[in-house]
Amino acid sequence: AIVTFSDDNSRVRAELPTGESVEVLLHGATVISWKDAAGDEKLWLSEAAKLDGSKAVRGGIPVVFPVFGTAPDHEQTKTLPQHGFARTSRWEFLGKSTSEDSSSLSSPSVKLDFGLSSAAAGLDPLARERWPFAFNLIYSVTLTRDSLNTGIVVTNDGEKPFDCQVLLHTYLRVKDISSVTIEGLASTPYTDKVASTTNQTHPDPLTITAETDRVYTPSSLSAAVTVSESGVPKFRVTRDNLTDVVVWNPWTNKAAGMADFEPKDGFRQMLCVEPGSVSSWQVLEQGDAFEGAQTITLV
Ligand code: TA6
Repeated sequence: AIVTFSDDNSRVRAELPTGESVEVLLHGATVISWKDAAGDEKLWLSEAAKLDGSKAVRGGIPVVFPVFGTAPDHEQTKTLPQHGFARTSRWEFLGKSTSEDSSSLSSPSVKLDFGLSSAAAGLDPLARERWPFAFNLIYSVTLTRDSLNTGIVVTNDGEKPFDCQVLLHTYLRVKDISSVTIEGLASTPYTDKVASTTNQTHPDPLTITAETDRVYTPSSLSAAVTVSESGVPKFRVTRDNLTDVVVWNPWTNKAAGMADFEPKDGFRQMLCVEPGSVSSWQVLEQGDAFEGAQTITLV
């Protein structure tokens, strides 16, 4: 794999010998591009996304930590901005590892590691001020010919226990949302943040015909979510130690209300499927670690 850095060192790009590539912005360790060997982009990135570090990236895969959304009743995180500070901090590139020896030439892979800690210079100043815990994050992005895996390891390096939530806020690119069907969430209880209801269920497939903002908690960690277009499976999303899946599409009005969401009808080309641990709090004692990952496979 070839790993290159942008001139301003704001991003890292890795390309497999077979042509697949991934690009990661050090701001937020945000994956901003994932292309297959033909150069087809698999993630959606707003044309108005800020890539200069001035705000969270609108698109790609923002990393949500230590809180999903806002938690006004949660003592430790109630003053944090929506979705926490990991996505608005500057992470360090820790290195790459590739597997291209003869045995794996047919299945090359490259792993890029990124780090963020409470002591890091790039930590969002809000975090130090409002979330005074000693922590370390390692975020790994692994590209193979037909998949992208992103995973996070959170460790508590201090004496004080802390609660945290983690979510991988993935914007999948689709041709047209009206021909998308989603399987794998049937009969899974979900919280509907648009209808303000809980414990709803529905049969497969799920279609997206209006603003959709739901937190599903599948009974099995191994339940895959499959996104199809015109009945043809495109993405299969699997989780590792992440209990929840958020499905989000802002639709017309919410897209119109986001200054960094362009084009305004871009909601027709995106679907957020966001594996996370958000329906409860992970409590990390001193020295504890929490690990969670997603694998998106091109079907
Ligand atoms: O993941 C769904 C969600 O929580 C929505 O409620 C919406 O707020 C979305 O995240 C985007 O949030 P952001 O802070 O990136 O604008």
